[in-house]
Amino acid sequence: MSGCIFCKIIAGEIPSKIVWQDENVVAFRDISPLAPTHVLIVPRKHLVTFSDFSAGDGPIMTSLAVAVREVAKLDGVLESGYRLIVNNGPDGGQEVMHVHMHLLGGRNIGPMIKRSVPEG
Ligand code: DGP
Repeated sequence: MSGCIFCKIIAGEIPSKIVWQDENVVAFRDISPLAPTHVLIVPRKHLVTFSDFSAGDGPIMTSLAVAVREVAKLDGVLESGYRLIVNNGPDGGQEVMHVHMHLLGGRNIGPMIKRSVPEG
């Protein structure tokens, strides 16, 4: 989609450090990493949030799962562990409106969310 920064990265119009790719998914290093391993796993198809996946997107979901394992293996965090994060919409803190998964590892990533967030 024109104007989408991740579509431009996928098309090679903006440089990035690609770590893994297949016909459905591209994985590249986050521009401002929050951990020694911080890789974004992004479907080539322009979808905005996780809710936009549909039944026909099974092959993309499979590629996302394979990408997670392969990126974790390449960065040596398969055994030590890692966290996957998908931010969706305003309350989810999504900044780039092309669905993507953050893979974070290489150190203890800490608590899942801050306790200061009001519950309920
Ligand atoms: P999110 O908040 O989930 O939408 O995170 C978007 C991430 O995208 C954020 O961690 C920074 C990263 N990012 C934004 N622009 C670029 C870029 O041009 N190149 C790369 N490699 N990462 C980017």
